[in-house]
Amino acid sequence: MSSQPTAILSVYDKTGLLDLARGLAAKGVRLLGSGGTAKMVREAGLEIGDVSDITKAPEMLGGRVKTLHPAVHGGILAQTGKESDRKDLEVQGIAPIDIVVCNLYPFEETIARDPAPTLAQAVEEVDIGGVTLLRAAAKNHERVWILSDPKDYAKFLEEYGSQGEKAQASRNLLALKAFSHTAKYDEAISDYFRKQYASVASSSAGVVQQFPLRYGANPHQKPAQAFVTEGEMPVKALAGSPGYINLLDGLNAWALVKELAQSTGLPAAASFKHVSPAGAAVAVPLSEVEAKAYFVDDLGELSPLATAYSRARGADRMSSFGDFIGLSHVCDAQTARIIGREVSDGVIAPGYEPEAFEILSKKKGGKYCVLQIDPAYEPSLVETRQVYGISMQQRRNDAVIDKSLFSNVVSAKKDIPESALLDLTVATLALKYTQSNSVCYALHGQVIGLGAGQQSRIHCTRLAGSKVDNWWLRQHPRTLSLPFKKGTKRPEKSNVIDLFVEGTVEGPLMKDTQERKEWEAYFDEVPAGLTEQEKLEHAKALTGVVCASDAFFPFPDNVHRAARSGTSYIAAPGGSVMDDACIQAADGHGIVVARTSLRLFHH
Ligand code: 93A
Repeated sequence: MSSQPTAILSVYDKTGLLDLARGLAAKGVRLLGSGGTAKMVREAGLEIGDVSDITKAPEMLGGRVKTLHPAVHGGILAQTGKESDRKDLEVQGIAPIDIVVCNLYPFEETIARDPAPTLAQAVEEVDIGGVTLLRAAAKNHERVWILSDPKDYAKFLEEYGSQGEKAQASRNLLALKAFSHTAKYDEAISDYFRKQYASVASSSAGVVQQFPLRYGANPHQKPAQAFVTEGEMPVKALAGSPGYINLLDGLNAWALVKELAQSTGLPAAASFKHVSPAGAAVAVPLSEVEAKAYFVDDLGELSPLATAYSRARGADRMSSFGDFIGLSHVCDAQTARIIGREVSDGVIAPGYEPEAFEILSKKKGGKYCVLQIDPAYEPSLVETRQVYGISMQQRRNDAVIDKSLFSNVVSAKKDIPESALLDLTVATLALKYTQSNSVCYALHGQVIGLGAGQQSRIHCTRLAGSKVDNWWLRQHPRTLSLPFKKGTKRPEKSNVIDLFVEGTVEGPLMKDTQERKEWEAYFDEVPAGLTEQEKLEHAKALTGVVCASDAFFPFPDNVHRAARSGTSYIAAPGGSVMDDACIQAADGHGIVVARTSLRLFHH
């Protein structure tokens, strides 16, 4: 058997090939090439054999079989330090191969062509022998050099011939590169065939793993898609077609309502905007005042799911305008009717009663996005995302949040009633699916104020607190009896009420302004604004509110602010140097504090 080192060269991209071949020849390496590769090297006046010299078989099937042969793969894969491998090679008359130079058919470039290639043309670009060369050589990198990138040729020529750790370290990295090269290649191939065979539009066998998204975060970010690589896509668009943010909202909303229902045993609903809940709630029956403030007092008794959505939508009607809705249970007709008369972008639920689907599928001229999710679907424990070309992985946030999370009470006052435990669960679970930093207030099984995406904790606490105050003033008797002109639309009412409770159009500076006049035009008789005294009196009546935070309170100012919006219970992880000061502040207000020891940042 020849002891001359041997290299197999089989490259589609022939950049740097001749310099490499020259360098190898100068180092006494025997060169063998597949058809086109050997031809180019030979035409440059260098000596190179054909792969068929060792396989004793010609390239066949129009090039589909060039290097697939035991003489090639036996030579690459043999562990020459092993007696049995050496024997096998000897019996078969196979020489070890020391260097493999290979890059693959341009599958990605081919499918990106305009006009698109036919399926048969794409299939021809699926490289088999090259991938096998790459994998075999990479597998045996303890001995074999695998060059899959022309950029590595020069460095390789400098190093080749030296022994020991440095050379092994180089072979290790080259093997890693080859494995990554085939992985990326297979990803492109599977992506292509997923679109051909398992897309919503193309699936003939009924297996769907992919659907196109209207666009990405913005209309110019095209194309966009959603896909799974295993099993079936657990989400189906029954009507409309989701965009990227719709799906972000929908999946987060679903995760939240599923966990809310699991932890509380009650049907749950969430109203998402920009990947944070504007509201979320479980089915705690509505008071008459709440039903009026949430614009559902005309409907009589509500189903549990309709109750949950009315609460979720009622928390912050301004923010919920154009929401994406999550429902924990099959959507009934009444819930669909409530959704039907609100401005909303879409809904995700485990199913829809026929009448409910009928209502929803007609919304927005048939464009309303109705998603169905398999309630048994469990996402994998590891989640990966890419930002600016860099992949990041983490364990999914699978922390279970239920009332047991609030058992470590660290304040002087200790008692947390069941109703507050329910509210703490709702608030804390909402935070789990809210862009951080976040602080959430809850009452009666619903979010009543949520501050999301603020860089400072106190700004979250204030923002959420101001939403609580707004929510509470919307239940003031004078707000509930505002004399709207007949025919005022629901979103208009929400806006007008917001200006009323915030006092935005009051005061001498607003007199005779266009904004004030536009506001006044909504009424038969223009109402007097709420006085500071009226607001103060009303605020005093709000108690029993819970306030949860996705991370510790760094200063007691948060506690003082929460107290001003009726907070009686706080749940937050500890860890601040000011923990004791925060507890003291809470004790001063008679607030119960549960330390959760669970940080819940979400991005
Ligand atoms: O069609 S293949 O999958 N069958 C093979 O046996 C095979 N061996 C190498 N394609 C095969 N290759 C590929 O041929 C290499 O990956 C490389 O991209 C290309 C080089 O062909 P040529 O040397 O004829 O230009």
